[in-house]
Amino acid sequence: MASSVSIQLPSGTANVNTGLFIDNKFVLPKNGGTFETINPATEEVICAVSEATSEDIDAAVASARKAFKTTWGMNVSGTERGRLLYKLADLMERDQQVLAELESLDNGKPARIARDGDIADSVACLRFYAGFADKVVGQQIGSNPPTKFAYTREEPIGVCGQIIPWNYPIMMWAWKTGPALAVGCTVVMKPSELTPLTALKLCELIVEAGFPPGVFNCVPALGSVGGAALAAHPGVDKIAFTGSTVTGRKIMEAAARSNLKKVSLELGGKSASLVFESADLEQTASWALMGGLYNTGQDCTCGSRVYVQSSVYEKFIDIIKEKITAYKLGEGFDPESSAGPLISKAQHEKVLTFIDKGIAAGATPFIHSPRPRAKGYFVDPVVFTDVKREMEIVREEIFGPVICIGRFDTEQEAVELANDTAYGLAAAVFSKDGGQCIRVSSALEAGTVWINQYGLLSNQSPFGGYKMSGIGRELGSYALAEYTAVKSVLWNVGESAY
Ligand code: TXE
Repeated sequence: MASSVSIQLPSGTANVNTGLFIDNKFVLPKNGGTFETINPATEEVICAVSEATSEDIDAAVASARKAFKTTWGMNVSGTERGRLLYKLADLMERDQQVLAELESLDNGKPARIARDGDIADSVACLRFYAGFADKVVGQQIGSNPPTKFAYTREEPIGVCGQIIPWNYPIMMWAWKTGPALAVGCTVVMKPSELTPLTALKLCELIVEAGFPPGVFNCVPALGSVGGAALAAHPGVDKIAFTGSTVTGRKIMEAAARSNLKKVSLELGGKSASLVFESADLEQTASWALMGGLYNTGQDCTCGSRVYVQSSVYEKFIDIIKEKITAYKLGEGFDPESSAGPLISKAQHEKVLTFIDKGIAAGATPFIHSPRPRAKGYFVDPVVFTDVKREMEIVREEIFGPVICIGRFDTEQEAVELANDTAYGLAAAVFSKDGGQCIRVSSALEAGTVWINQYGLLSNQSPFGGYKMSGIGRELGSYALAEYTAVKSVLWNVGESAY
């Protein structure tokens, strides 16, 4: 029996079981190891959490395999899978306040945004996939009737390892859990070691909703240990990952070296917004700031590059400088905060180093309200102007509140600048010319293109990357294909062998 901790939150005390969740029970890891999770706003330890190593991953995979073969997989109707997912969504909605506060404590983001953004979207995501659970159907294929008949079955692929990051802990949990459970897969989830608390709290809801043991398992672990063991596990049929491109490569290598498991990767980005002279500049500046600073810039679709047509460049910069004053960096439990600290000391150092490099390379920084802080991984937002395409701040994913603004003259130049990156996650076009919106959005090499808005995703629309931003699609009906294997059944109705 694993231990639980009592955590004081604004709405009361939350008890969080800090064990590994395997077979619907919280258990201690085989070697008894733990790691600490830290409040990024105060740099204080919140609690210690059990750390899974490869033996524990083996146990979780075995539990998931057993459930897949007995109580889940093709042994349960889609109607029942949907019913349980709807129940899970209802429970998440019921507990939204405590989950939001826990998320805020562990990740640093404002609790209000966690509740009304991350959790509301996650509840909707689970409901979206609950609705699909009894609608996973194949095709009937006519081949030389009446002697032959063929059809396809979309079968659950099996045991899914799911490795998620720290920037949207609950949302990434929902994006991966929803489609996997809807189609009949079982799950071994590895949350980020930086934000394990809400993933553990959600395990209680898995039990309360009534999922059979082993359908969903959760193994907090260090990436290089438990994450690597999961990616390399021969008993895992599919690995889904969100995180850095560097780690994505390792996961793909581990999959290739082990059992060639199916892989989906949602990786980094360096997304560009193109602002044409016809755009509504006031609106565009608001979207650009939201795109670059939402979640303190710790967003794979962060709008980190903004290219503005020269004729409106100066005016646009003036509006940005004025509007950025509404941005309020603060602690997650402060209802006035629009953004919190960065996640960790490492991330804090990485972002500050990039800012220094940008200044050294000759970009002009505009820093909104620099305030020395005694504690916490806070970084005030920086807007760099006069950036050049070869600068590191323009080429590398910073993952902090840093926006680079450059200029262009022609539409062709704008597209060329936007596509001049190894990444291809997202891009945006701001223009009142409909033809230009269609031309430019078609030419952009990105999995998501926004027109006259930024950053808003929908559970119904697929999401994923071109180029080095990843493989596969999450969300929408497209995500179901990531968790199914298609079987062709060819039936001889009357033809003799020859
Ligand atoms: O990511 P990692 P980190 C980017 C962003 C950020 C950088 C580093 O640029 O600054 O990555 O962040 C697990 N085998 N993004 O180091 O390592 C790890 O435990 C298997 C973009 O935190 O990719 C965690 O659960 N798993 C991004 C998850 O991978 C391993 C979100 C993500 O951590 C592993 C986060 C291994 N060898 C960071 N090593 C996005 N696309 O939104 C680590 N992990």
